[in-house]
Amino acid sequence: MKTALTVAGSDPTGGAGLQADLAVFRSFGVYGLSVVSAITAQNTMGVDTISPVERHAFGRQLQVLLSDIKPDAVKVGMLYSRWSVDLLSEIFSEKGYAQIVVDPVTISSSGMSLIDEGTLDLVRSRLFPLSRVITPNIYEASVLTGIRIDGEEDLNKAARSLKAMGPEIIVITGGHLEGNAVDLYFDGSFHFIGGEKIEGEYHGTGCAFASAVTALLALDAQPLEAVLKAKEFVRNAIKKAHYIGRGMGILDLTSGMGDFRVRGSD
Ligand code: PXL
Repeated sequence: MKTALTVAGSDPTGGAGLQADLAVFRSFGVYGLSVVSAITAQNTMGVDTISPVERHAFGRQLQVLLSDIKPDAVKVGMLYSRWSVDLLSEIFSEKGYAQIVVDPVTISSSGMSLIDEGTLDLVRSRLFPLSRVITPNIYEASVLTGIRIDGEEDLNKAARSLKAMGPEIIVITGGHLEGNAVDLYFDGSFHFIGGEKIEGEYHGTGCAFASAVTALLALDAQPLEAVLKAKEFVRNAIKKAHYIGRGMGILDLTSGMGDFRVRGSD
């Protein structure tokens, strides 16, 4: 059985973060491993509090788990503290993992900052060079590059700038061109991935997308195939969203198998 690790924050709603990542891995038939970086207190209306996991606890979770199991792919989501980035990059370099997906999380869908000051700079300088795929949204791409993104030209420029930071593949999500939702995939050449824009506010779309890409890479999908299938998975999950609380919709993360099976992965 293929395995994938998520290093992420805990979200008690299960809509984002570690719990959502595990749900996505499972729905693709990939066994989920998880290391918690921070504990958030939140509901469907927003994030209230962030309690970073203590340094020793974070380090031991990683060291003990990875001394035993070698995941087929790794996803990095919310990392609150600067030291957590240093620790992760040291461990990943030492282990030589090739299938690392970094979702450079900055703020929650409700607008709360999910990182300490300076952490994103370290994610850029220490984790991007080790990454196979990074999945910033437009806002994150703009913060990471210092480029204001207003149109297609800016988007291309930001993608080039992000690739120069070391990742093999850049996926900038959440673009809009002529009213359609467009993601940009850049591996040295540009691919625009279009799709209808679905109205409404949903929690955890970025986490679900990046963890679906991770699961598919663990299943030996090629990166472009992984991204296309992950996008379709998230689109379906949004269409079937559930309103279990008073705020944002929670995605239906149960439909990764079936049509999304990667050829030859059985
Ligand atoms: O979607 C970003 C995100 C990541 N990780 C955790 C979160 C959120 C958004 O709320 O709570 C734990």
